[in-house]
Amino acid sequence: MRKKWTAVLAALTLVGMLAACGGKNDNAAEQDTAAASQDLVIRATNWKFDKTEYRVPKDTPIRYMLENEQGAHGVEIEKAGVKLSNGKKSKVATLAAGTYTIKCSIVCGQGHLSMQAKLVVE
Ligand SMILES: [Cu+2]
Repeated sequence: MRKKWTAVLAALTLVGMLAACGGKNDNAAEQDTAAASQDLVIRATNWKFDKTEYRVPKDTPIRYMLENEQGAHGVEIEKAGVKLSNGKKSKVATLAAGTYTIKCSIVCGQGHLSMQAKLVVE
């Protein structure tokens, strides 16, 4: 009996992992519901973000959001603790002044390494 349950659990885990990787499964995406005073939407296509530089005010809660308009990309804002993907589409963070690097966090193909942008917090 125990073996059977283990198999069922393994199957469910696998289904969950597949759902997390599925690009179009927006309904299952995790959203950060914390209060924010401003949204910043980062749109990704193959293989760039919609801006080379984004600007937000310092010491202010900002809701960072990822919209994949083409392909499946992720966003990592280095040293800011912000990681976004199709499975986690928004994150509220309050950052100190500075310049941060935004990069794609998913190995997405030939242009992956060029997917970088700047976040200026001022
Ligand atoms: Cu990538």
